[in-house]
Amino acid sequence: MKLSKKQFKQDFEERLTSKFATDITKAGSQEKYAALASVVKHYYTKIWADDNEYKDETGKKQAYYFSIEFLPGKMLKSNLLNLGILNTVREALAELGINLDEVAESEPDMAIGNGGLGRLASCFMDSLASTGLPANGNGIRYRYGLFKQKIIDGYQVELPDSWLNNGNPWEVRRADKAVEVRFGGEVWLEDDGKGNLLPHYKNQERVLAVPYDTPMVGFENTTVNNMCLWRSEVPQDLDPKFQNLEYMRQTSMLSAELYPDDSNYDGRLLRLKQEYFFVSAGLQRIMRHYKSTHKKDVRNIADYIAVHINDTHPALCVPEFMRILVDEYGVGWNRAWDTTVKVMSYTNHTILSEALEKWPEDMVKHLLPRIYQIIVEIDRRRTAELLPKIGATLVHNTRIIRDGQIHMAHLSIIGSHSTNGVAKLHSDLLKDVELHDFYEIYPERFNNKTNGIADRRWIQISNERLSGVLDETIGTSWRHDLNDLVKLEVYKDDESVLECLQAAKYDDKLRLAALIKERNGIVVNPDAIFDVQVKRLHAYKRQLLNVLHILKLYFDLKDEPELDVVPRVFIFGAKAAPGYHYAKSIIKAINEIANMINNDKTIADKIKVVFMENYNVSLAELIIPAANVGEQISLASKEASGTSNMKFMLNGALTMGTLDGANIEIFEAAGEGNNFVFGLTKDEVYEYYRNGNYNARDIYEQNPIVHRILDAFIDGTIPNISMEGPEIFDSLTTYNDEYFVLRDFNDYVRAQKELETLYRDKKAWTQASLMNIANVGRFSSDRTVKEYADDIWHIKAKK
Ligand code: GPW
Repeated sequence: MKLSKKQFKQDFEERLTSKFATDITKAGSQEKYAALASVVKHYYTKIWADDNEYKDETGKKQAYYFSIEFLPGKMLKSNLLNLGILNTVREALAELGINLDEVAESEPDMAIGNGGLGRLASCFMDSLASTGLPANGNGIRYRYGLFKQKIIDGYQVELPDSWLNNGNPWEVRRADKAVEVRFGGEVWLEDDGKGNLLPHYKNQERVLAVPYDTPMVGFENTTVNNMCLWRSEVPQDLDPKFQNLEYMRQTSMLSAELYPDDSNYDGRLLRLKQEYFFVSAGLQRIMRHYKSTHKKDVRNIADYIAVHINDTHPALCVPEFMRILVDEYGVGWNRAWDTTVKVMSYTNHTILSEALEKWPEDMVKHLLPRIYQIIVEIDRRRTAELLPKIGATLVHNTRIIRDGQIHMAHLSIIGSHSTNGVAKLHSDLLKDVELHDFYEIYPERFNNKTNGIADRRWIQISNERLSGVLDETIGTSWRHDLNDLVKLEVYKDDESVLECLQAAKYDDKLRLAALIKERNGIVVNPDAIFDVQVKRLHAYKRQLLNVLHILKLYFDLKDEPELDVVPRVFIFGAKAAPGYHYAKSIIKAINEIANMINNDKTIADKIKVVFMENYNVSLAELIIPAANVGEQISLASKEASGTSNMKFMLNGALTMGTLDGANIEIFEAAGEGNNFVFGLTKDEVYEYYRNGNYNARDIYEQNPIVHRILDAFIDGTIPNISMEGPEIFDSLTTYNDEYFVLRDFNDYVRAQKELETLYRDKKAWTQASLMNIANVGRFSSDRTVKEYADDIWHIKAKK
């Protein structure tokens, strides 16, 4: 949009007065933020309204991305950038004596997601709007987002994240578009006299679902999509005998809290209720909109909408859509089923068995009696149809209902026309191993969509310093098409460009060093290697392997104080699920090791270990630009894709990584020698599984370095871990090291030495960094969502 500084100043000052009866000299930072957000919102409402009208008038097919998590972070700068007014506003505010970055700090992170899965959904929201694709989000407006992490005495303590306390300027409550979602009670079928069996209900619990719309503004275009988040409330016309506090409490619980589990299945009733709540509300709204705008036969709805099931949490889309078509619109079962399969598509984000959702049949039956009947019927018809064609074993292995449980992944695959993994390796594993039986039956449904990241947030907003260097070197076209970064390659031997890249990285490191000083009270050397591992704490991600390597370096220096090492700062950021005991023990261990090393005068600044509390999107935006190294060291086959790996690459960090998830594609894109690869391959891992011949205790007994490091956990070397130390020690020895940490240790140390050697050669290091940046284009989520649009959803971008 076009905006002059003069116009903006006028709008901003007027808004401060009209909203808060104050002015620039007296306004507090919250007031400045709220006024600024309100002005920005005003700027895009017209574009939003116009685009809605355009969508309704053209009636083009739209996609709906159903996700139980979104992780947008802060929205102010993203909206400013996408409207094309970031610089204007920054300068105008500066002229008023206001620092935009300080004002932006007042916005709370919107953290209604846990980690990669939720952040991917938000990257997609940005990319869908920015590529002009008509596609919307559907989720839950949790009153409390992901807990805030405090570190006290080295332990994680969880505090509530009441992010809505100061209001949310971006959302619009649409009370008129509320729908009702019903749970429990009894259901029976009665003939309507025309041969149709219709369901009748008794004693259902009624919940009002109220949508809150948050516009998703496209980058310098005219597309504004919608992220619809549902809040649960008590229906207003509720029979007074039910209008009691207990009912209110129960109802509001539904959208009260985000489950803090990442890659873990939590089988609680409230979670199942949440899943049905946002699925049913979302589909009802879509149907109403379809009817009111198209007035077309509902039998053709597959030509107008696509519904995406983001992991299995929204899998109830399948039976709920069937219920709406069959019960509410009188569509025959077969036609309804065809339509459902055409409309639905599903992404799998993990092969970890502890994350695969399976709900007890009884629970579903009691909570959702009609949905249960429909699932039983889907399963029954499919079994009858396939048994003669493919035989009992294959049918049995792929049943939706088996052993008293409803398998949500099975329901998702069977009820949709597309199942995709999130990186090549992961998609191959789905086909060849984990979902092989399904692949045999439905080979055409399986495909890969390698994840991507919203590069606008992950460089243009978070790394203005590097963005400036890129602009000066290759022009600004990369801001619109990340593939254009490849133009950087010709500067690989240009000393002055390499120096500019180094200077930018150095400034980003200074910025982070200041933050570490402020938050952790630790002084770090900006010339040191900034070696970063930021992600949820999970055994399979192997933060522990990183820790063992740190201990190795520490003992090396204790043994030989004069050892010539490149100084390193090891930076961690990680939240553990509150119920994940082992993960919390690792956090405690990292913090105690950090204290031990940081306070050891003989180590000086050769090694520093920093655990930054409350890792979230905003902190990632400060940490990742400053990284020299990104640690992506999951056991091969376990990290479906990873997405921080792409953010590090974009910011010129080199990856220290295993052949897992999207790392493989990153190594290939950046080219040989520009990253550090180590560890077992996925085939070697599966070979161990087949043979059952991994013996971690042997490594402990036979490798003196490993022996000494592990003993440090139980012999008092690392202080204050008398509970956690033995737990970690036992996990690696007695319990045979589930994620092959010890098996990969030697090769990890080897790769770390290579890394150190390359870092000593500043030019060679920067060249490798440049090659990573130059080849990151394919990891833009603009590319990813275009593939979803073309191959799965069949939706078209606004030209
Ligand atoms: F278990 N992922 C996540 F598959 O962040 F559902 N949370 C989750 O609950 C799951 C997956 C689930 C992550 C994957 O671990 C990561 O490898 C991937 O990059 C990301 O989803 C986005 O696809």
